[in-house]
Amino acid sequence: MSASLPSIDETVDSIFGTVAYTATEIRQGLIGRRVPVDEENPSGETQLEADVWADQLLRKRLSSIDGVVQYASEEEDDCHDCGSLEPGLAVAVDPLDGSSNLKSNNVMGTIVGVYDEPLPARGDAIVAAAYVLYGPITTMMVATDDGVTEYELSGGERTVVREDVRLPAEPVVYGVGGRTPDWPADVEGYVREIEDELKLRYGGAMIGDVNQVLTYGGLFAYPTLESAPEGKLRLQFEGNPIGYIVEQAGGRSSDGEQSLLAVEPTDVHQRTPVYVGNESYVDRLESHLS
Ligand code: AFP
Repeated sequence: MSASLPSIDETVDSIFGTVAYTATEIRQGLIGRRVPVDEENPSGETQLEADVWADQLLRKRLSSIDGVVQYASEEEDDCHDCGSLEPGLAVAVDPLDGSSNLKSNNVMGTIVGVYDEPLPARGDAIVAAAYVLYGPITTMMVATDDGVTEYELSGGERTVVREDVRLPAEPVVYGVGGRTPDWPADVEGYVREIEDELKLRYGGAMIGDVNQVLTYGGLFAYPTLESAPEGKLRLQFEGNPIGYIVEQAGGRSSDGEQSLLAVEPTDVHQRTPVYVGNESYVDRLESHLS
């Protein structure tokens, strides 16, 4: 009898169940892995032992799931073909987002985008996405076309704490990456406008800052910079999954002109400006940049 391909929902649930119990192990394994290794990731950023170790753990486990046919990571140059059961799903992983926060013991995360097309793919090929937040409590935000659910993770188990997560209607916080002198004038003009309306919350790990926006409402941006017109964040591993999650929670995402999920992919490690949050704030941002 030929092996039958599991359904997309079954594969997605296997992926997120694997990420949930692996996240518990990642959190415990951060101790003793805070030092840099003599390597850089494909984006030219120095890697920590924890980056490499978390990536190896996730690749081994996610690649062995029936229905997963491709694994790509922010920490590795190439995609890994890992499935024999076509068509299957592709996973794009940022194993340890915000790893520079490890030295200062601040929050970090793990991001997973699940695509039903080979990578690099447009964000509208995402069928599900999730992030783990290593905060005072380890939580996991999971988005599918049915909506967004928040879990607490403990002992490898997932417990639902919030269903149908939606951005609050009254935004409260904002965070914008990069340095002020490096912002183009239109970005600075927008920030000067919203800083009179919202409270600054920027912690240096996208997941921590995005989770604040999903909890309190507002805007997170890692904008285009004078020194880096494409910004810093990666489309496949950060922009698309987070854009999908925020849009499923009733918000908007943008690269400054369009939804992040509509950005044409050119390379698995391509960067993009990232703006996500309440629709009104993202709409205003696009007006400022146009
Ligand atoms: P690291 O993983 O190198 O810490 O970068 C984290 C990140 O990719 C994203 O999580 C943050 O939003 C952004 O970079 C912070 O960048 P800055 O250090 O330039 O503020």
